Amino acid sequence: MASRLSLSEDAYVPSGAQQTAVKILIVGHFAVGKTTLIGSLSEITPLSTEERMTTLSERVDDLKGVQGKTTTTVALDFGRLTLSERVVLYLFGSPGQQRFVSLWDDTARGALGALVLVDPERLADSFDVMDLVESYGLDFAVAINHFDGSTFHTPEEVREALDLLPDTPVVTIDARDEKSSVDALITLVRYLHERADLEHA
Ligand SMILES: Nc1nc2c(ncn2[C@@H]2O[C@H](COP(=O)(O)OP(=O)(O)OP(=O)(O)O)[C@@H](O)[C@H]2O)c(=O)[nH]1
Ligand SMILES: [Mg+2]
Repeated sequence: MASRLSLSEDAYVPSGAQQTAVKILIVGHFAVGKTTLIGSLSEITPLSTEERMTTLSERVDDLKGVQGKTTTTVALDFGRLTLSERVVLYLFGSPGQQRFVSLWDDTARGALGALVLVDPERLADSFDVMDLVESYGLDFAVAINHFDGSTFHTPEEVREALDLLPDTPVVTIDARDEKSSVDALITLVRYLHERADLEHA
């Protein structure tokens, strides 16, 4: 398979490494675009566990601002992305809704890090997810998924609003666009590599 690399792999692959399979979580609150992102970049047909939402779930699922949404992920999304001959990412998307949080124990096991998707119009909804990611000790990068018609917020505004650490990467993406989604994952993997280097220094 042709390399999709748009940054030098030396920036994040240890020299001499053989092919490395890396488990990455794609997380974020309800309806932020997790299934869309995995679908836009996976080189295998993504496994998706979408179910129709019924009127019964109206009381538990906050549909504010996402009225057009008719399905939701009930177990996980799964996809694969070969970044280079040496790095293959296995992507696990976790359901965004609180009632599925119990699945995280299984999904998070063995993960190297997480890409946290945030909707700039619903920033407050991201705190629970970031708390969860941190409680599993996972390093993460933040991807701002801009929806059509939403107010543009710069990465610095989002960093401040979410009270992120200065070195946490923040990128802007369109989850429907393969290139921007791949770039976000490269940013995350490079960050995880830098963190691992620091730990072993
Ligand atoms: N305009 C626009 N729509 C998007 C974008 N990303 C996702 N969508 C739409 O937003 C809706 C929700 O996206 P999903 O990918 O299902 O969100 P999710 O985070 O997987 O949702 P849950 O699994 O239910 O938590 C879908 O209708 C997408 O087509 C985007 O960047 N721009
Ligand atoms: Mg989903």
